Amino acid sequence: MRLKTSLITGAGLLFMPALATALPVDGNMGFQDPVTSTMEQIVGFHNTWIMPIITIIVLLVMALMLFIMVRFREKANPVPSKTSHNTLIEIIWTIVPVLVLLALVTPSMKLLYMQDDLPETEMTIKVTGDTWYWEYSYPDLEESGVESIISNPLNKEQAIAAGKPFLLAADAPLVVPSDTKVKVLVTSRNNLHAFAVPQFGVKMDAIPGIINETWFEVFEGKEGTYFGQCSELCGVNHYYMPIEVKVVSKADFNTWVANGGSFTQQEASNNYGSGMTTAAQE
Ligand SMILES: [Cu+2]
Repeated sequence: MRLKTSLITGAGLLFMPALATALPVDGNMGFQDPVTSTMEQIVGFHNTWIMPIITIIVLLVMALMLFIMVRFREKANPVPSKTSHNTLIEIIWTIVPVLVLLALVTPSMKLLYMQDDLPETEMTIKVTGDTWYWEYSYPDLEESGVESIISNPLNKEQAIAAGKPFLLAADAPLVVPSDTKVKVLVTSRNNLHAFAVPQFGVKMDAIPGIINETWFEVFEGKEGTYFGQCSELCGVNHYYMPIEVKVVSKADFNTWVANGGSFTQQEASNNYGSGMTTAAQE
């Protein structure tokens, strides 16, 4: 049993991305660096469980096929076998896949329900998809004068000028505190969209007339800027609906709220600068 476990873990390590990066990078293998425990568990499940299992299956099936091609080739079998069935083999090829599926389904369901079962959250944000931009609002903070954020994509020139990635950067990011359980309400004003931030392990459909909910909690010390994209085909500008999330410390978030949803110019550039550095260095 111990040998088996270490074999599986060993095989899993083979598939760990060698270079974890915070910003999406062309040609990157593996997931982006997780910054929530949800995403950490998704990456762990993939790297130490799914990948080793599917690798073993692929190798086993390839070996069996090669064996059959050689062993039962025409030349070696001038008189073909007339075997039509073998009860033992049939029982094995039914039961083994069932066991493999059970081994995959159990942890997978656990993860799904962990994302679905909201813990006691500390604040709420509402994400509304529109054609073709995002609107972020803070139902808890309306009295503090925090207004909805209309988040439009930056065009190529603007993105380059701001040193941000084109098709991921927005003119106004969603601002959230780290170390805080945030409830996310997701809906749409017109057609289907999906709010997705890979490093948070968040992907939720935005459906008109329905409010979906999910949650995330970014680790303390992982303040920075994170990116996502609309992840449900929503029309001609689907490719141009980036999601930019600026995660700040609780103290900075409180300042932001006290300022009615804005950083002073000085703070804004400082925070952004350090955030990008943190993200780029990971
Ligand atoms: Cu879309």
